[in-house]
Amino acid sequence: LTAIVEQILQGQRRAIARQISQIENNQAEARPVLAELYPHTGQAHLVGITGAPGTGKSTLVNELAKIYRRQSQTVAILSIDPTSPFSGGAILGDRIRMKDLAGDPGVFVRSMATRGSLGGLARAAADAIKVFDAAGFQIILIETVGVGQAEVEVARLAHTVIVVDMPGLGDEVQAIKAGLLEIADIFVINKADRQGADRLEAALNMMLDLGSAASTKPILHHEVLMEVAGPILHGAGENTWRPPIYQTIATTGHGVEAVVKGLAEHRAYLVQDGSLAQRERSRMLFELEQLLKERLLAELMRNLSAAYLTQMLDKVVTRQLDPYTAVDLLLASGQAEDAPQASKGFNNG
Ligand SMILES: Nc1nc2c(ncn2[C@@H]2O[C@H](COP(=O)(O)OP(=O)(O)OP(=O)(O)O)[C@@H](O)[C@H]2O)c(=O)[nH]1
Ligand SMILES: [Mg+2]
Repeated sequence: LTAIVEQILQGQRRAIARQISQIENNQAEARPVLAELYPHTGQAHLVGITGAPGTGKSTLVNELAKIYRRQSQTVAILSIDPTSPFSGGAILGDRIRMKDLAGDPGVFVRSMATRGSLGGLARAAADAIKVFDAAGFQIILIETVGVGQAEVEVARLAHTVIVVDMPGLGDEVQAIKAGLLEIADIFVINKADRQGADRLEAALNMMLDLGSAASTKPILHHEVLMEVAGPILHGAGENTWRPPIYQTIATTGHGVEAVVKGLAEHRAYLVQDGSLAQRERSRMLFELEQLLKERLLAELMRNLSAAYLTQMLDKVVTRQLDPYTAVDLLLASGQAEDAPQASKGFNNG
């Protein structure tokens, strides 16, 4: 084993931090290390926490971690912020809140922000999770703000998804976006010290009753490989889980013990029902698909001349060529050894 792999498997914090920085910077050295770590992953409970900005996700994560530590479970916390360009270590506010946990070797806190595409962030997060998992952290809490596509990405990374809502976001039925309703395994109504928590709970219950007939988590199965492998993925599980709703006051820790119990119950349900294995297959299939896409595109680009690509783009823009035909031509040009371009390849063109 490589020295750094050994250090990570022993849970050495500096090695973990260095590996995650390499992943973030998309450095080539990260890959062989990840390959050696991979057989040691698959033990942790991966918990996604999402919801609208300011609902109290970070405060809740902090309280969850404190309870797990009291139960002697080790916890890694990954905050993913798709709206912020800042990265590398914790965002200041989170750092202050997490100070209760500072100095505890059983806790590791890390933030990641967008540096490029959301897809790139999701892949970096998936790889960081593998590092924590291999390092032996038993619970991995992944916080992301529920904006746009980000909550779907976190649902793909996690075994259990907590959606955090709060009273006072306006009309109850509007307060929760449809996308968040579909990915929730557990609902938390935080800021229950405010007016309207019971009304929000009633509205959520009503929406769950309406939606229960079609609770197949369709968003997780949209990709191309998913279609091919669909029958395998849908084999197990009747999906009889009804997301429980908990009210919490994260600032005092009130109600958070119940959420920890709910998380253990969901994990047990997934194991006994066979859906944990199903989710693992689904997660890995998605990851394979993302890597295939990246690799195929990179290989194509290596064989394609920049001049030819520009020429095709110009023709599409001026309506001389439709995008489908342009892609046919680009693919043919990228694959054929004797393609009509004089100088090939972005690197030497
Ligand atoms: N009254 C009340 N305030 C709370 C509660 N939980 C969190 N807050 C406050 O709400 C604010 C936002 O909390 P955060 O934990 O940062 O929320 P967040 O969802 O992580 O926010 P983003 O990551 O920015 O989306 C902070 O000022 C918290 O102190 C609660 O249960 N009751
Ligand atoms: Mg937060």
